[in-house]
Formats: sequence, C-alpha cells, structure tokens
Amino acid sequence: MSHKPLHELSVDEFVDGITGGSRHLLSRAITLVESSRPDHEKRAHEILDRCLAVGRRSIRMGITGSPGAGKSTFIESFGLELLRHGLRVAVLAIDPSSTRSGGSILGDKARMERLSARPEVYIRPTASSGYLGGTSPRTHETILLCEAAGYDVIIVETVGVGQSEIVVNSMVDFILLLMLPGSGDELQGIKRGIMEIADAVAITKADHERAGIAQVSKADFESALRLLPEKHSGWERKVLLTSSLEGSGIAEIWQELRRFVSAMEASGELGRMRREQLRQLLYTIVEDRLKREFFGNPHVAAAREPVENQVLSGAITPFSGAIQLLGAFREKDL
Ligand SMILES: Nc1nc2c(ncn2[C@@H]2O[C@H](COP(=O)(O)OP(=O)(O)OP(=O)(O)O)[C@@H](O)[C@H]2O)c(=O)[nH]1
Ligand SMILES: [Mg+2]
Repeated sequence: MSHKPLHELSVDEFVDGITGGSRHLLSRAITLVESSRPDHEKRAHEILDRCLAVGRRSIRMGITGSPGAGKSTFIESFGLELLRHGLRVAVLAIDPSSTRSGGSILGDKARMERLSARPEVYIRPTASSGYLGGTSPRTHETILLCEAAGYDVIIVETVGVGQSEIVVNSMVDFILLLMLPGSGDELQGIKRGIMEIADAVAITKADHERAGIAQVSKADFESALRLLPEKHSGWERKVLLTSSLEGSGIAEIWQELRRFVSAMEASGELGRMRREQLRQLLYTIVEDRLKREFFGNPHVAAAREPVENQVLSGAITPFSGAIQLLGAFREKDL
C-alpha cells in the first residue's frame, strides 16, 4: 500500500490501483477529484479519462428519504443482500456527523457495521454540510471512479430535501424513495417532485406495531403514484413494504431493481439514460469551470466592488452591472 503524498503518485499508479481493486488508492483518487487545487484537478482529469476508458459498467442506484427514514439501516441490509448474490457494492453515504451532534457518528457506524467490515464493499462518507442533501459537486466523478474499480452496484444516498434528488437523478439509473409508515396527511407533505423522480417506493420499518399503518401507507402511495406522469415509458412504480430489522422486503427490492434494469435495457432506455448522464456531467463541468474562471479573473475581481456598489445604490441596474462584469471578464490581460 502506497503512502506517498498525492502528488508523487503517477496517473498509472492510480489507474492500476483503482482498477486492481485497491480501496486505498480509490479513496485517494476521490480526494484528488474533490480537491480544487489546479494541479490536483489536472491529474484528477487524467485519471478520470483513463478510468472512463476502462469501460466498466455498474448499476447506479439513488436512495433518498427524509432524516430518520431508515436509509443507513436499509443500505446495510440491502448491501448484505447484494453480497449474497456475489456482487461488489460501493456506497456514497451521507455522513450525518457533519449535521448532527456527536452520537450519530457511532450510531451510523453501528448501522453499517457488518457491511463496512466486508472486503467487497467500499463506503465513502460525504460530509453533508454545505452541499445539498449530501451530494457533493463531485459525486458524479466519484461514481465513475467506483465504476472503474469494478463495483457492480453503486448506491448514492441523499436526504430528501428536494434539490439534491434532482441532482442525483442526473447521475443514477434508479431512485428508491424510502418513506416512514404514516397517515395520508403525511403523504401530502412530500414534495411532488421527489415522488416524480422515484422509480420505486419502499415503506420502511414495516414491523411490529407499525405493520398495520404500513399497509395503509402502501395503499395511499399506490394511489398517489398512479396520478403522476410516467418517468420511463412502460415502467410502473411499485410500493414495497420493508423492514431492515427483520430483513423483510429487502430481496424484493433487489428483484425490482433487476426487473427495472432488464426492462430499461430491452427498451433502449438505459442507453439513453447513460447518454443523458454524460450530457449533464459535460455541462456541470463547463458551468463549474466558467464560474471559477469568472470569479478568479483579476479584472472581474477589480470591477466587482465598484459595480456592486453602483447596483446597490441604484446608480445602475443589476442588468447593466452584469454586463459590465462580463465586459471585465472578456478584457484581455495587458
Ligand atoms: N423498527 C425498525 N426500526 C428501524 C428500521 N430501520 C431503521 N430503524 C431505526 O430508525 C432509526 C433511524 O435509522 P437510520 O438508518 O439511521 O435512518 P437514516 O434515514 O439513515 O437517518 P439520517 O441519516 O439521520 O437521515 C434508527 O434508530 C434505526 O434503528 C426498521 O426496519 N425497523
Ligand atoms: Mg443515515
């Protein structure tokens, strides 16, 4: 295992390590991808280019649900189910320690304890602070690295706050929405957009005294989903009852995911989704770079304060101000 500083590792060492199954080098490559240092960024791109050329494919799955819906516990039991099928699993998990008090770190470790102990599993916690629902701006690139590392199923966890699902929707094939058993009233509280992007809904914690109410929730969700437009032609969203503690409904979710992938492959939709994911990534990178170039530009930096002041004092409109700043951006260096 290499402990050389990041800049001393060659692109070849990274690519060989990642494709050869080194979780250590995969982790270090992700760190490189997340770095905003220009030299790191350049090498990250070289590594990503090479990793994409490897051409490995995985099933990319998004898991979303409100805080406490049972996401971590579900991923643990679902991940163990995947291992029983001989699959390798990568989890891009939200690290709740960044949003909550100390206790939850231990809690989360315990929740994914058996999964994280397995060598066929890679778990990368993402700090949820600062980013929408736990997706970082580099989540897509991280998925590509995990794919090159040969993971068969890549699970991306997000908290259901709305915008993060839309982001994650542009980088995964299948989205599972986890919902606590509850009354129809609670159903009203869910953002319609989140339901629309779900490919299946799992009612969690359908055990013990909640078994009855879970049945009611299932029926409520089924009727709510019927009113939504199709996400993929020919795919009807199902509602499944699950209990991660009892292990019920977990194998059924895997069946549902497999059924989805086969159906999407057969209709050519999977290929279309993958091309769309690449298009999204292309423009995400362009937007990101343009923004950074713009705000890093010395002419823009010099013009910002005076232009801002003029806009705030009402001397010029925000539209004229924006045009002035863009003019400064296009100015050639002397
Ligand atoms: N009875 C029962 N309890 C469960 C089940 N799954 C999770 N829980 C409990 O629900 C609580 C929250 O579970 P987590 O898996 O941490 O939920 P989460 O969605 O990851 O939560 P955040 O990370 O805070 O958003 C924990 O106390 C779990 O033990 C289940 O299937 N049945
Ligand atoms: Mg969690």
